[in-house]
Amino acid sequence: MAIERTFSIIKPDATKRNLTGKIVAKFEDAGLRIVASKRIRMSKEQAEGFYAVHSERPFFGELVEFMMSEPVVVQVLEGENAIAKNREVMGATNPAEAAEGTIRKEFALSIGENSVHGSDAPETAAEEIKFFFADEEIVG
Ligand code: DAT
Ligand code: MG
Repeated sequence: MAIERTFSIIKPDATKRNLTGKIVAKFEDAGLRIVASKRIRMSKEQAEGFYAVHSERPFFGELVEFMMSEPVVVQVLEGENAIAKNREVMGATNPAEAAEGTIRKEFALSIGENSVHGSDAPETAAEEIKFFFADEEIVG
């Protein structure tokens, strides 16, 4: 399996509760390396653009407001099979369905306030990394 890069967001519910370090530790313990990281406050344009694929969903407005409500930490994670590995460490979207030991099982508050985002495929990973990072901000 090749070395991949994936995109991650530590979401407002997690930064607000001071869980950034505990979540980063989960990534590192799974063998994912943090090759880019910055704490930002998302603009409305960024939140709407990033989640444009969900713009027709009933929860879209709520999702955009949530992503703007507190700072987030955007990161690029690198490692063997990083996209799937990150999704595994994150757990299911709905924390009630997330496996033991996953980030969402341990930390998520609800299906909306679910602590982390992670890319779901190589194409979305590449797009999402570009959405937030310039090439020179990623140091492998
Ligand atoms: P994931 O974040 O696991 O990739 P997704 O892409 O289906 O999940 O949805 C993106 C985000 O939208 C998700 O992390 C939280 C929010 N969301 C999804 N389904 C929801 C729902 N039924 N109610 C409220 N928010 C929801
Ligand atoms: Mg998704």
